[in-house]
Amino acid sequence: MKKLVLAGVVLGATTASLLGTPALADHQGGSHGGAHANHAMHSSSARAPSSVKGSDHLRVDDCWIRLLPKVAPSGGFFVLNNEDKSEPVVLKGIQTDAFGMSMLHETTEKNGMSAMEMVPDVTIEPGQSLPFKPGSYHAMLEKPKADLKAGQQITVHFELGTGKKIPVQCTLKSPSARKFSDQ
Ligand SMILES: [Cu+2]
Repeated sequence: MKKLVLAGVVLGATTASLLGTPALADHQGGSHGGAHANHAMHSSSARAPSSVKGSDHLRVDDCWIRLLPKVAPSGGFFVLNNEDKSEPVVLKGIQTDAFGMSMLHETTEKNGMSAMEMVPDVTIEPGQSLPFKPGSYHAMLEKPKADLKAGQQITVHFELGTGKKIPVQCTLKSPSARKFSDQ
């Protein structure tokens, strides 16, 4: 996998405009720092989207969202289980009415520094599970629409390579939450 590493907002914004994705430019603007320690440094993925459709047999467990103040993006976490024994499941993205924008990200360690990149999709191998958790894969949700509060449940649609959208109930949690069992 080829990764194009970009440090800082200036390079990130340049890449975003080259790619013609205003949403990414917006994401990498002023709102994506500070409170979210995973996002001290940004990078963009050069990986092409998967052309595999895969199966519909995704089960999502323990879905929660760390609700941050409106100026900062909120992280989404869950466990993806591929219940198909022979085919992969490809997650293309998530979508919810509660937030105006959602993306899939991956945080990695590079030279002792935390770096983040957008991923076009995520593949779960047959019979396997893949956790989205702080410091690893995560979803990033911006532009909260309603007056959201910790403790609420929202519906998030998980969109697969087949085109199927699976609705999942996700719990909003406080900024101090680090795992599903936290408040
Ligand atoms: Cu992120």
